[in-house]
Amino acid sequence: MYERRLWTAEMRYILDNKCSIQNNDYFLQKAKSLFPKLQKTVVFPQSNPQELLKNEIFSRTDSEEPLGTGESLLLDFGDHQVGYLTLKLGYTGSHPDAPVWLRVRFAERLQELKEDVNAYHGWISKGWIQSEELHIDVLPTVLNLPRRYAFRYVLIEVLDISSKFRLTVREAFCTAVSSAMREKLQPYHGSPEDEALDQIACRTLHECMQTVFEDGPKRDRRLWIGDLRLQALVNYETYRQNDMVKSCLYLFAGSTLPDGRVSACIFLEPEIEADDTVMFDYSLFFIATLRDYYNATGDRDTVRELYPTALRQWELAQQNFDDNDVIRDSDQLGWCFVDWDLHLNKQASAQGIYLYCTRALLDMTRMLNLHTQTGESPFPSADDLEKNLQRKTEAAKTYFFDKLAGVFVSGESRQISYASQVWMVLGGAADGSVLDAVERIPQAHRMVTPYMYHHYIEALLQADRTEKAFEVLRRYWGGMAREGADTFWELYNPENPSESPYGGSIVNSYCHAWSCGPAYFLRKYVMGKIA
Ligand code: RAM
Repeated sequence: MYERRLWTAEMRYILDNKCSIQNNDYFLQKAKSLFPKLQKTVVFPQSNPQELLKNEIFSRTDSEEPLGTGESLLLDFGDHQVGYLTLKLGYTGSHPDAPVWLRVRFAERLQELKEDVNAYHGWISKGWIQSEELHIDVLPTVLNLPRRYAFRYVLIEVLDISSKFRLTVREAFCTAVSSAMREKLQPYHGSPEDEALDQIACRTLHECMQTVFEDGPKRDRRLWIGDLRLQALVNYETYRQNDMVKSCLYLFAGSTLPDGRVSACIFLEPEIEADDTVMFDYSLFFIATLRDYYNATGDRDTVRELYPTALRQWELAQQNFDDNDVIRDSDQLGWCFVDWDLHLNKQASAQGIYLYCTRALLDMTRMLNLHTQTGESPFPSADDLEKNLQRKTEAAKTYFFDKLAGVFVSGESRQISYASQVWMVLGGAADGSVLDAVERIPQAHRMVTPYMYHHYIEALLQADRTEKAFEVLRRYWGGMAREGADTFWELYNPENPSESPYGGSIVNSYCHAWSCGPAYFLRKYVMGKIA
């Protein structure tokens, strides 16, 4: 397992060891002016969570019963919530003569509460684990926990209390927050199974829609571009809060690395600032996200303003190619993301992603027609882009395609993976035959995240394998639904339920934006059609 030190050091893009982030105030002001208003809803726990009573490890689910040392109360809020917890606490017995020592744990899935927090020694911070210890000096009291949490379940454990009194939880509620407006959600009709998948997907997106499109409200609680691209696609079919996408695009353009490179993610607090983490594919996805935004809204002015940022990502990507138009491989962890799999070779996928994003740039270049309008333009013409695309497509076929195996291979070890085939199809360098061929290769590297599965479904659809696409979608996302998911997860490997790239599943996120794809695919390709 890779250490934290290694991963972060290698993911960083540091110029001269000091990385000064470049801000464009005009873009940032524009982004802020489009920030959505958070909607607040008060949610109470279920009064009689019968199912939970079967979990004998939790001693109480009925808040009427007073708690002594070593006893705990489990609250079930009925669905995934993002928000703030309030507890109204009281006591029975003598006047409290010592502080109550409490632990409050929050969980998106019940299973998280069965995990031993102290057993986690993974490489991302333990700080993400949603667990607080506190001392209550005065009772009765109203306790407002200051952090925002992502959860369905709350476990209140009494670590110690004086023998002269017992703790009562008189009331508990969550002030849930989201910027998604329920009344805007477009209706969906399908089979009961598809409706269930759509509903879970919409709930996932709903929970991740805060001031920006967050990746996951438990972790990392910020704007990542790979996640944004997929969330935006789902948003166009569901909530249609398109100004939020616009705001996020301006955030990425408004805070970049010194050379104009779009960062992989943005922090909002205490001030807006790009992270110094960059990844080849994530920077390029700025282009595709902008093109998709245009397709959904027809907002030409925004594309005009942000086109130079998009073009810059494409220009910077040229540095990664060798003289034969082949993307250079790298052994730096995280140079290109593709999937949360540290053993996946990313070279072929990166070439495919480049082709995919070049096509998106070409679409916008043609639409804006900047070159011919101004005569002498600093921008490459559509013809220049076409030629570049052709050369790099040819290189993809020449250097990565293994004729004998009938699939694309990646890296020096000629690794065969689903990811490489998917991205070559999406990049236009291959037809669907590689998707069929890879299935017949048992050692082919498989996919671990709904993020990568999303692209697989997209590739199957593009290659006219519609039936297969929806069979995979229903099996994969249906697998999470059958496991009782209220929202879709960051990682799901049916062959390894405890899969985690972080060294422990306690820090996995179980409401993760990049997994909300079913609402996009089912609404766009199935609703009202035969599939
Ligand atoms: C994870 C984040 C996010 C993803 C990045 C690359 O840690 O949660 O979803 O985009 O990695």
